[in-house]
Amino acid sequence: MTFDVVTIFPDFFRSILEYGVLKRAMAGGQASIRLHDLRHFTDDRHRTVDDRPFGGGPGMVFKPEPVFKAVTTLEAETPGRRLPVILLSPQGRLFTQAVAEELMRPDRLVLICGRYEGVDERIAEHVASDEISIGDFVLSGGELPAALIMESVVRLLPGVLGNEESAPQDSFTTLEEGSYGLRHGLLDCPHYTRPAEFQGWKVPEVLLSGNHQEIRRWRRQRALEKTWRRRPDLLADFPLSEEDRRWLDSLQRETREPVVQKSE
Ligand code: 9D3
Repeated sequence: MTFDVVTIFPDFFRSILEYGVLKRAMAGGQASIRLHDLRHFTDDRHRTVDDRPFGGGPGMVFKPEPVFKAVTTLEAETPGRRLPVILLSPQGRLFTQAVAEELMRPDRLVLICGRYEGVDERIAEHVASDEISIGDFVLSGGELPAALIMESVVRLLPGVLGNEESAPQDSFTTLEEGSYGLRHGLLDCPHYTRPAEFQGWKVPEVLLSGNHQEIRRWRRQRALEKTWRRRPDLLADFPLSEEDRRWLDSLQRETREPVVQKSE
């Protein structure tokens, strides 16, 4: 899979490509990441990529021409084919694991990293095929989002994490029973390793018991409990068993709501 990243900060990506899953995927030939400096697609002496917003207001906006030229230059490499072009922007649809699984399907992806107040809307409308945000917080540009998306897509590609034969989107279902990846829609249960006691803090007894049925039950209960407390939104789409429901009901009963003191 080839990623073409269009950015005014290509050097930003160099170090992250030298570590972990991105390095492995590039070394193993599963991924190729090409960095394109947006300024190379300008034609004025000052290599201008931005301009003041029509209608006034603070900040600067990416001009459409360099982005358009970058994308058409890349598309000219594969005549007759339009490439999937993702604009990273706070107005995009929310990135999730399901979106990562969608994005691993094409063999090429163009990622446009905006900066400043944003990118001329005609790019979103006529050049990009998709617009993605990584969450409801303010960043200064699309570079970190692009790196994050490549990281999460690349680790799904066959062979990258050793998932050589299985359909990559099945990687979670091949996990040992009792671990719950986000794919299953629950938060993960807690994990422990040696020593069994550290600073007086003990590992839950059941994990040392060797009783695998009890361990499985404990892990599922902890995953359900953490999800219920922290991410109740995830439970709405989760297929709860009868036993799950009984456990959540018991948690609900033992959780005392603090008495709210009404202030004047
Ligand atoms: C302070 C400027 N904001 C006015 C409310 C708008 C704004 C414009 C451009 C906010 C951030 C940015 C730059 N961000 C991105 O390009 C970006 C982003 C993000 O900020 N959050 C989550 N996902 C993404 S993807 C690209």
